[in-house]
Amino acid sequence: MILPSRQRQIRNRALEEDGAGTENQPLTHSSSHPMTGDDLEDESDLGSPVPPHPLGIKPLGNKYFSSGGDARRNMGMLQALPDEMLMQLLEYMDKQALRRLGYTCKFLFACCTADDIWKSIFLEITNQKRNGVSWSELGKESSFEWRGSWRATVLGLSPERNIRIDCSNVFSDVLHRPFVCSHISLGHYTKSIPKANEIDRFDDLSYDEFAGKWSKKPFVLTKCIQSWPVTKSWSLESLLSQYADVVFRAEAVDWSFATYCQYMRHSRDESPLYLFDRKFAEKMSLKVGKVEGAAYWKPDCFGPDLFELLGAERPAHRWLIIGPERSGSTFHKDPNATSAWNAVIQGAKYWIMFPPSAAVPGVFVSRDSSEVTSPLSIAEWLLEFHAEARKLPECREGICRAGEILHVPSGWWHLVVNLEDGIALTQNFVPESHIGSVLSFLKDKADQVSGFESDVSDPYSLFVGRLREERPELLEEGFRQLAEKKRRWDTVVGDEDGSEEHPQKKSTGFSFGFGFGDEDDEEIP
Ligand SMILES: O=C(O)CCC(=O)C(=O)O
Ligand SMILES: [Fe+2]
Repeated sequence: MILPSRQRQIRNRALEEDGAGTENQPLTHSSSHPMTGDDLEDESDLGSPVPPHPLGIKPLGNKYFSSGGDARRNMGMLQALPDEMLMQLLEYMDKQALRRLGYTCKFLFACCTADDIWKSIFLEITNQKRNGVSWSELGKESSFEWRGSWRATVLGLSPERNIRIDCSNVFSDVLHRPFVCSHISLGHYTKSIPKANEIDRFDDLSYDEFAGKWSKKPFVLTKCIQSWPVTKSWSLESLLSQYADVVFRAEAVDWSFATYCQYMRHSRDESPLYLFDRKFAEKMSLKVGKVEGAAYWKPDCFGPDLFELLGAERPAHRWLIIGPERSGSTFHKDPNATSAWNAVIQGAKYWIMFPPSAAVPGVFVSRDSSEVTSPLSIAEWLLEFHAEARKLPECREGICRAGEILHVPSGWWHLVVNLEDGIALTQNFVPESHIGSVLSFLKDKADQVSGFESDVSDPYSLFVGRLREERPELLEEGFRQLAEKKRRWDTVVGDEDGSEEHPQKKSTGFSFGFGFGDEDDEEIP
């Protein structure tokens, strides 16, 4: 964690203090920035040096060692606002106001060019278009030109018009922190995994092995997806040559693959937009499953997928995932108590996982677990909580590389980060051994059920009905598990005073469970 008090003074000698300019006259380019390797911060927690900020912005702590000026003093009455508040205020401004305000002084230039604000403006414009407001500023939403930053893209600036004013007398953690986060060395967190934490790795498993021993534990299979055609034929280049014009969903935007590739290669967002598309098979005309000409199929070892009984009514369950290094998924559990597999086609992913009832450092869950608050970006979580999390006995970590597939058991917490630009395929499923958890989720957490079309009003009854028709013996087993869970719950509540009922109640690594061992802990119904 970087605290201002721990910052080493950046020995910055008078940069162009009077710099001011227009977008046609770049003043200070990063290439001419006078900082040297000696100017780097104390990076003991980061693993490798973070380069100087391209505008020369420094962490707040450096102000107290600086003999030069303090740009904040030239902000007039706005000085009264703390940086956090100032940045919030700027979020209410439109692009013209933001641009003009940025030219009034260096501190405001640094604030008004912060790319996160411009990302919000971009998304707002995109939304207006979606909502039917005529929008001609960026051209066709899906195939505009990415110009290296959100600000340059919104303003349509070519690289030479993308001004850089020297802001070396701007001291602000709020402005500097995102830059640090987008430059942390991932290797520092993902290497040297303690032996006890390592996720198990096998060549392959049979269904009997999976069902008998592994359906509630994470693992990586290294020789399971080699026969998939996509394992050999897909790379970012090959996809770009074949699907450049196909529009994919990346979080809040729908972009052509060509545009997404430009973004992926030329951006340094702290949390890069992640391509996560559930209609990819239709969009790319792929066949999935063991049929002639299929691109890939589900591995045999996971056995029957009970959500297949839902047919056309099953919720979204497979995704193509593409993202640059540093992109990934913050801590979450997969929807509807489903399990998942995640196959890496190109790149490598670092996984850190915890069993269902673990208290994960830095992740806050509401009492009914309907809301997960993990307000931190992946980088911030790594900086602030990784060391603490790694020490917990329930922590599991591993790297899944190209050609490998990882199993995420139902209910397990996971954070995933791409160590390289990459492609993955993922699918959620319901193995027989998790029938009780899934029935319990659909019944007792109906408000948290997701992914079903709106015309499916009662997913629990739908699933029970299909099981009754096709797998009555399994439905009986599911009901038996539900009854058992309720009995254990009643016993525990009877013994407790009510204040200790939440699985996240303690942050010391204690896990609330029913005494059947960590791996079998289930969420409270
Ligand atoms: O590849 C990733 O980022 C992880 C995806 C994931 O967690 C999921 O599909 O549920
Ligand atoms: Fe997930």
